[in-house]
Amino acid sequence: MKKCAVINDLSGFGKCSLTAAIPVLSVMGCEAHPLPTAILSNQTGYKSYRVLSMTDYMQAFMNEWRKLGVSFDGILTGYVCDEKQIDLINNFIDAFKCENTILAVDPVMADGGKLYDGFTDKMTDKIRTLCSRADIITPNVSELSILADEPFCKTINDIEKCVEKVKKLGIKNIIVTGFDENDRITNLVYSENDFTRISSKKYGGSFSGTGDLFVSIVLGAVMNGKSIISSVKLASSFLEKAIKYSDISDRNDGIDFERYLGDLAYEN
Ligand code: PXL
Repeated sequence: MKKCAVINDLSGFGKCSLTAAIPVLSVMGCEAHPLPTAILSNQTGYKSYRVLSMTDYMQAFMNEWRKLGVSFDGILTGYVCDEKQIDLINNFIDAFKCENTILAVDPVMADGGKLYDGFTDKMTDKIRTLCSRADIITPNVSELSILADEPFCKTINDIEKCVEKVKKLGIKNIIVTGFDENDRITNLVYSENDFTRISSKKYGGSFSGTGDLFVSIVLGAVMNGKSIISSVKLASSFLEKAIKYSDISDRNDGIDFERYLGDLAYEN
């Protein structure tokens, strides 16, 4: 079976990060191996939360994995709590990324034009450097603007300009998620030196965990041999359907994706 390391947090509520990535990768026929960056009572968008950071354990976990002699077809990285964790992720990539390993970096740091609680400028600089090692990155519009060191992108033209800047880091596949325009959500894909827009109908606003579901579906599909474009189409249509039929009273709770996971089983 394909093996994917998932470096992300475990949040008790919010249906994001590991609680989104593990079921998606599993149903797509890939083993998900979590290296937790933190354990949270709930994700940080809620008014209150408690965090147990795993910074002091991550290197020891990696050392044990080295002893097991494991290797990975995919590495997926997401939420980090501090600068040191980004250094540790770089160590992980040095130790475990082989020639055929697909590295997907989701530069989780902001949404709605605002950095998430606890993120510093130094962390955003390090996340930019981490992105330069990736095969695929999946910033949302806020994260792309930060990576490009530009004001918040307001138009698809602004986004294309920022992608032109960010691609100079040497990244082959840049998928900008969730550009919100009237009644549609557009994902702008830069791949094989070309831009493609993949859009879906918009239902409601932005919800916790959708970025984590998106990157997990894309990486699962790419590991299963699909092209970047068809992987993004799959992720986009899955999210459109799951959001459409979700019953959401608080955006922080995430979406009812569990009901539709079965659809992804046919995409192995
Ligand atoms: O889905 C992004 C994310 C992941 N992990 C934690 C978060 C957030 C966004 O707020 O707080 C802990």
